[in-house]
Parts: sequence; structure tokens; C-alpha cells
Amino acid sequence: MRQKNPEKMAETIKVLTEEKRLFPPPQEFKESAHIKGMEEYTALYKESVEDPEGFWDRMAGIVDWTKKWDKVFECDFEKPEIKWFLGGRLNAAYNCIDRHLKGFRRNKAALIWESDEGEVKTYTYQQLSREVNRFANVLKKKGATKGDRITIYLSMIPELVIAALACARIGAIHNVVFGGFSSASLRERISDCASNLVITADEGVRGGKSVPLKRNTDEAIADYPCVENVIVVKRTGAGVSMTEGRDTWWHEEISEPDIEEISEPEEMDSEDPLFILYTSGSTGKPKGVLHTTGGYLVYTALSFKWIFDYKDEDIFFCTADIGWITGHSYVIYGPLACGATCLIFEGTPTYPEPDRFWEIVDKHRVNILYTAPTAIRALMRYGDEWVKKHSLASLRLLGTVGEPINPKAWMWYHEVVGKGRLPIVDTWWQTETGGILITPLPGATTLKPGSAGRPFFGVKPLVLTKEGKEAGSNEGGYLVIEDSWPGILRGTYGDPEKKRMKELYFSHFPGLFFTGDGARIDGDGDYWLMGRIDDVLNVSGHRLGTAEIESALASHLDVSEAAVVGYPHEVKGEGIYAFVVLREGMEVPGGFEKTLGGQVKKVISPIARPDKIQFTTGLPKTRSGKIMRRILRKIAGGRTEDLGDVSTLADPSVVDELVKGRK
Ligand code: 7RM
Repeated sequence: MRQKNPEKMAETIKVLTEEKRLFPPPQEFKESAHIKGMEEYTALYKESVEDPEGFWDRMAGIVDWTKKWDKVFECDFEKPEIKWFLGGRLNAAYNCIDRHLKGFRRNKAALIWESDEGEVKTYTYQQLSREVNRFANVLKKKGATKGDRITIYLSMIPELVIAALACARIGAIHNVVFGGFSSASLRERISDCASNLVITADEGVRGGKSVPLKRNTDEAIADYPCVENVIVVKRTGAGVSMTEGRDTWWHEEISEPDIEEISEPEEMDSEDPLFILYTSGSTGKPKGVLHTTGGYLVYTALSFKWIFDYKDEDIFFCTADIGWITGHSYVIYGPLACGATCLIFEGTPTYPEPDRFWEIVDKHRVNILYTAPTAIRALMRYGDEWVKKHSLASLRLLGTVGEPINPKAWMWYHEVVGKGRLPIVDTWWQTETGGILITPLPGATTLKPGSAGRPFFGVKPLVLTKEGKEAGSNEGGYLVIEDSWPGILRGTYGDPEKKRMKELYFSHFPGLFFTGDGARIDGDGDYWLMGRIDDVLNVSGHRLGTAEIESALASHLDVSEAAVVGYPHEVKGEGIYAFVVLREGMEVPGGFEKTLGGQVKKVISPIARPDKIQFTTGLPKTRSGKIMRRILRKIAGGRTEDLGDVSTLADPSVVDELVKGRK
């Protein structure tokens, strides 16, 4: 595996250490916070790791169970075997909706949706309950039952939340595919989990442009007859072709006479699967990360409540698309399990103007804003005026997720958006972790721009050197997690023996969960995340495997080989740089960069399109044929003066060609 890259870590340390100011929690925030200060955090953290059984036994009451668990956990990372709240029974959708109908939350907004064009639609818990129940009945009528995989390919519309919760209600496993993915990516994700029902829309809308979701779906399943039903939301009214006997309209399905009948939520075992979400790794195809019901729900609910210091009167705005884990955990499950009001936004931060987020914050009086560093950097470039046009007085907490935030962007977020008075929670986590693992707590942590603070309760991270020893203070190394926490993945789809799971996450340092990230812990015990140390790119907060992009490029007949690396990009965090070798003796045809860009867009998604493509006659390889990505990364990043030792290359002369041809 092309895995370990200490040089990349050393480079990142330099960037992260420039801002020295400290930001203690504001007094009034502290006083009213769920976790009021460092003493409380430290004491509770100590308890959580010294007596995890007692701690989680107490915390699991944050959700409602129809049968209490017999045992808190049974976990062994060596095997790996991970089980939480064994014997407990519950339903996630019941917890996100029904249980709130008993009290005052009944008439509270659960979802506030703002469309790309600025139209607003609100669903109270009562209204959401009706929609989810109706759609659960539709799914049942289609023959869907517990354990079935149901694919949801939608953009950010309320039906996405409704469909996911309807799946959870009947015990089906949802497989949400980001609406920006191509038909080929969709097909791969449908067939990998053998899904026979797909929910999509005629079109998606983002930033004034439409996305042909139904057409992509048709293409994806054209040669995959296992899909028996496609349910189509009418979003734009664009003409789409409907296949008789397979495709039906959402609005017609939910208007059938018997659809209003109350269907009881399926009682699930704590370890029954809740959803699959495909994510990229350093090798091969994306894998379907599997999360189960009890532990995931407890973890997302508790982390949501304490990290965002959520109070019933707050409006929470997470800008992430539900197609990614952030949307699953902190748009749907965490917030709704807590009875929160969640704002969901269909569009982009810059449409129609680069003040769209700020306009939304003022219009809906948003209190908590959770977004990605790439969005902050992009908006920062348009200048402060766009922010200053709006009051933003309702905001009381800011958050970031998805990639390291550079201190400059942190300071801008803090000063310009937060007027210097709001805490920022820089939350570190992964698809595999289910919820946030390392984070400040807004009423407790003294913030350092660029640091993600300390571990959340029950989480025991370690930073290890190559040799597996604990790294010294500020030394930097591999971030691993020592014991289980309730939100951790339970496997990857199609791997019941957990062989792949073991290889991917538990083999680098046996008995420990390997995150794939580099980190260092400073003298105060604060964590500084340094980005991926494997061949996974983080482009605008989107996780992409270099291997996938390479394979998309190489799928073009004229390409014999391709190597993809990341390079520092001012807005995207990481840009995509592709080195491409064409068929022997072939001249580079005019416009070929565009052709290849289009190829990647078609095979994966527009977000995977390389920013730069350099054609070359060869790649730097060792004698055993391994591509030396270290050299390619340096060339792509413009650090050509210091390429290190190239003597082990089979043909060192390619390096000159690569340096000369640099884009
Ligand atoms: C939530 C999410 C996971 C990867 C992870 C990191 C990077 C995420 C932060 C971060 C530095 C952060 N899931 N990452 N959050 N790096 N600071 N606060 O993004 O599975 O899509 O990506 O994202 O490299 O391994 S993800």
C-alpha cells in the first residue's frame, strides 16, 4: 500500500503554526453551555475513558429504546468485532420524529428548507411525521422490507430527509448517493449493494443550474435489470422519460388512498444496519461504510447536543450535502434525534451572489452555522463587504468540518463572520467514525486557530511514530484510536467476514483503529490535524481516492498510464494534478486535456476533474515498478529544487522531463 508519508506531515506543520493567539470561551457562553468549562470537560472525559461502560450506559438514555440493552459493548479491534448496546431495541426514525410528537416539539419546525431560488418550505415535526409515514407506506407497497438496500439519488430537497427516515422507519438500509456523482458512479454504488429500489428526482438544482438526476439514473440502471422500482420526485417539472412498470412519481405514490394509514416503526436490534455510505480510500473502488442503529444514534445525538451546545430554541444550519457523512450525522440523525430545527439549503454559497449564506442566516435567524473551510476560503476571497451587508446578529456558534482549516481562514471566520465574539468548533472526524471525535467544546475549550482541540468523551486517540511508539509532544505521526466508541463503522458492505475492514482499518497498528490522517499533539494536549497520509485527496472537503481518478483517466483508450497527486490549492485546499502517459508513439491531440477532464467527470463526478494535466512520456518509478509519488507531489507543488533522492529510480531522466513540463 502507498500509505505512509511523513514528509507530507512535516510540510503541513509549518503552515499550521503561524497564529499564536488564544481564544478562551466567552463568559456568558460558558455559563449557559451544556459543558461549562475545562474542569467539567476534564472530569467527565476522565470518567468516560476510565469507565466507558458506566459512562455510555448513562448516556445511551439520550435516545428512546423499546427494550433496554443487556450489555453496553463488546469490542475487540484485533478481530475486529464491534457491538454496542447489545440486545437493545429501538427505531432511528421513531427517535428522530415520533417521540417528539408527545410534547411541545410537535409544532416545532423540524426542517426549514430553502431552495436554490430562495423559496422556503417548513416542516414541523408533526408534518414531517406524516410525510415519513406516507412514504414508508409507499416503500412497503413496493415490497421493501427490513434489510433491503434502497438507493437515494437526490439533491438537497426535503424528500431526501423524508426518504432516508422512511427507510429507517421500515428497517431498510439507505444508500444515499451524492447528487453530484455521475451515472457510472451511481451504477457502481447501486450494484455493489444490490439495491433494487432507487429514489431520484427529475432534476436537481444548484447554483442556477440543473442536474439531470433521472437521466443519470436511467443510464446507471440501463444494463442493471435488478432495479425494479424507481420513484421520481418532481422537482423542476422537466420532461423525463418514465419506464412503464418501473418508474412512478413520488407525488402520485403518496396520494394513494390507503397511504395515510399509520404504520408502526420496525423495531430494530441495536446492531441492525441503518445505512451504507460509499467513501473513497487509498486503493480500489469506493467502499460501502456500514453504520448500525443504536450506537450510531446515541453517538450522533450526544455529540450534536454537546459540541454544538444545542438548545431547543436554536436554528442549526449545516451546509453539508446529505450525500456525505456530515449530512447524515449532523443534518439528519444527530439534530433530529435531539428535536432540533435544521435548516437545509439546496444551493451554493455563491449563487446568486457570494452572500447567500449570510442572507440565509439573517433571513432565518440562524444560531449555529456549520460549514467547510473550503467554503470559508472561497467566500473570504470575495471580500468582507459581502458579509458586512448582513447583521448576522442571531449567530452564537460557528463550526467547521472536512479538512484542516488554515489559521488565516479561521481568523477571518472568527473576526468577520463571528465579529470576534463567537466560538468556533473545528470538528475532526470521518465517514468511518460516524460522528465527531476530536473537537473543541464551545463553553470549555480555549481555542487555537487551526487546532481541533481535544477528544470527545469516550474517545482515546494516540499519535504514533512509524515504529508504533507514542510520538513526543509536537512530533507528529499517525493518528490512531485506541478503543471503540459507539459511532464507529461496523464493516464495509459485502465483507461479512470483515477481512477488508480489518485490512483497511485495523492492520497498520494491530488492535488500533487507523485513521489515515497525520496529527500532532502540542504541549497543552491539543490536537493539530495534518491531512491524509495515504493517497486520498481532500478537494474542497470532498474525499477522493487518487486511484479512482487514475483509473478514470486510464479508461480512455489513448491513455496508457496516469498518476494523480494533490497540490496545495488556495481555495480547494487540495487541487488535483494528473500526470498522463499516452499510448506509445502518440502525439498529444489538440484539446486533449479537456477530453480527459470530461472523461473523469463522466466516470466519477465534476468534483474529480483534474485542475492540471501534464502529459509525459514516462513516470518516475522504482525498479520494482512502484510510482514514486513523493517526486510527483513535489513537482506538482512547485518544489522542484528539492526532489530528494532520485537514484533509486529505474530511469532518473524522466524527472527532468517532468520538471520542464510542469504546469
Ligand atoms: C467528516 C468528513 C474524512 C477526512 C479525514 C480528514 C479530513 C475532516 C477535519 C479533517 C482536519 C478537520 N468525513 N477532515 N475534518 N481534517 N480537520 N476538522 O469530512 O470521510 O468525508 O473525510 O477529512 O483527512 O480523514 S470524510
